[in-house]
Amino acid sequence: MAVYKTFQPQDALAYAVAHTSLFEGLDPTTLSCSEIGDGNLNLVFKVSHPGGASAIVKQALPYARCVGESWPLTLDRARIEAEAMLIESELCPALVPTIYHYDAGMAVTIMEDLSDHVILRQAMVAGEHFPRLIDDMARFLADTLFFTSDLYLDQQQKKARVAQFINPELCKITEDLFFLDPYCDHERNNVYPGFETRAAALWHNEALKGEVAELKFRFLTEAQALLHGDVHAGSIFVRQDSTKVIDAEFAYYGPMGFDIGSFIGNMLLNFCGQWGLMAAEEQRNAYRSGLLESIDQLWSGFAERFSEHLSQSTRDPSLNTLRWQSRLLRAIWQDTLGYAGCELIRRTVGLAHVKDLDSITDEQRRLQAAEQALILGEALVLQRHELDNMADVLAMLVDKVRY
Ligand code: SR1
Ligand code: MG
Repeated sequence: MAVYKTFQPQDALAYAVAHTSLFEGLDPTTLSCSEIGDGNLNLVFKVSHPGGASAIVKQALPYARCVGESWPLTLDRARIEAEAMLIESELCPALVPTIYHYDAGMAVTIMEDLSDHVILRQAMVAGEHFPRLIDDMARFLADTLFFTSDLYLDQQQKKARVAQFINPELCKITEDLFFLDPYCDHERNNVYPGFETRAAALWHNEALKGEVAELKFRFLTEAQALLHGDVHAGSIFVRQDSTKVIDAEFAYYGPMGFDIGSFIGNMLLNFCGQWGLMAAEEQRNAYRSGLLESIDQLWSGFAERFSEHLSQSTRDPSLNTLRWQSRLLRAIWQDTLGYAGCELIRRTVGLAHVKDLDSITDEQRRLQAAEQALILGEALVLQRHELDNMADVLAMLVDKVRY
């Protein structure tokens, strides 16, 4: 196994040349490489040739990039990411970038360059719409969650997969950032000036903390399916005709609703953020209505496809009962709402913010959008057992948020 060394651009370039056939026959001096990563954890290099050949070289750092060396982090996340993406690409080949090479020792993955796509978060902040996104994400979620679970895999194979994806350090980040920090006066929290009292109200909301404890316990203990583990709008690349899910380093076996809820939470963060992002009221209302329709379509698309898998592909006869399967879908629904709520809350007052709120320039509007995110987050966590369907959720949402 190769010995780890943190790459400089020239190292990433030489590595891509040596480990893929993409640049074969090209003069290496005509290739260029730059570091383009703006995520929280890793280095991301783009290697390209003026003639069009290109690749992304992603390398894990032995610490969290957004914090620095004071937050050490396992390099094993690069192996987990590559192996999870390989499974995802077997299940949904069109929805994941092609992996050309990975090396656990160097903590490096070389993958398809998606420069002809844009990061969903940036596009949604700009109020853009992508016609394929929702159907693609419903498919990605239904297929990856069903076909990596006990509903489909042989029980020996499933247990081997759980072991393969034991991911304690990355899970710890989620356990802390989602379920701990926002509910206490944690030094990692990042609270907008003027929002301190509102954030502090979370620390004393015992009903909310009780429900978050339940969601955390399920995150800790429910090894239902191989999760992507970080399905936020920065982990998705989009084009009008294409969707690609990237960044699976948080993958582990957990509750299915966590992935679905993370995605819905990010759509709702954009819904809240548009309060301060899109100035024209009529345009904003139309865009926000479109987002709510998309959330409805996402859940119904997921539930329809997942139910088809349940009825056609459940392999274990003892799990093949309609009575239990409808209970399972209900539990996934309730988890989905709860984890969506947690995502809204942690992105508003926790360490890792989102541009949907942070880039609002009018301070008053930013605080109002943050307030909307907390109101929705709290309601989703607290009411997830009473909200029977998406119509109930949307009615609650319109009722709670200035709209
Ligand atoms: C220190 S990592 C902060 C956040 O970035 C990742 O993408 C995850 O969402 C994590 O919670
Ligand atoms: Mg990421």
